[in-house]
Amino acid sequence: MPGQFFQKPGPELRDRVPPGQHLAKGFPVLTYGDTPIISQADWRFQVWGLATRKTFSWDDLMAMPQSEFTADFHCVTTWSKLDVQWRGVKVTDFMQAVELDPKATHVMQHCYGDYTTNISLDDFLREENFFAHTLFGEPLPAEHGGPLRLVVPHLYAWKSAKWINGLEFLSEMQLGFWERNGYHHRGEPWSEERYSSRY
Ligand SMILES: Nc1nc2c(c(=O)[nH]1)N[C@H]1C(S)=C(S)[C@@H](COP(=O)(O)O)O[C@H]1N2
Ligand SMILES: [Mo]
Repeated sequence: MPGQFFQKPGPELRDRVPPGQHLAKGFPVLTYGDTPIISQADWRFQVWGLATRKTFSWDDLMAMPQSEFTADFHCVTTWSKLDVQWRGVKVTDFMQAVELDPKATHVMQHCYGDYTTNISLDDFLREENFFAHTLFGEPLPAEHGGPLRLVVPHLYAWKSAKWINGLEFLSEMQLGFWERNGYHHRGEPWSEERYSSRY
């Protein structure tokens, strides 16, 4: 009974909920495959490609500026969750530690568990994007991507990689897992970029 889990947004929320989306009750989990379990001690994060190769530990991440975020979350399967509260590291703060080759224009997100998703460098470097390790005041649960996930609020949530462990900087667009399987290369919810026009 979908009515138990989704509701239509009232008029006051219509400018918050993109076309074709419904409000989720609770915070659904959407994972393709198994949930990797990674301890903070074992956790490593790498950057490579058109950036100086570098590995980060959990302590390196914790030494970066920490911020609070409230963001809406839109899954392409038509549920949205408003005002999700997170804590973590802004992408722009993280990128202070990365030496980027000026030829880089695109980014592939890599994860524990082998999920990938692509994003343009412009979409990636936006001020409102962040790496999250805390959800509603608690350590980010493994099913929601803990120890660390990316959150890109202005795109559908499949662009927000859970268990993210690497960024590969590229000079051209390459497609990630869902994008190779028919999803849109960008995934902007207000223009309903759900599926690739090539399919
Ligand atoms: N590594 C990984 N990241 C992922 C996914 C996944 O299957 N694996 N699913 C994506 C999709 S389709 C959505 S809607 C969100 C769901 O996040 P949630 O499970 O925390 O709600 O994570 C995204 N990030
Ligand atoms: Mo999704």
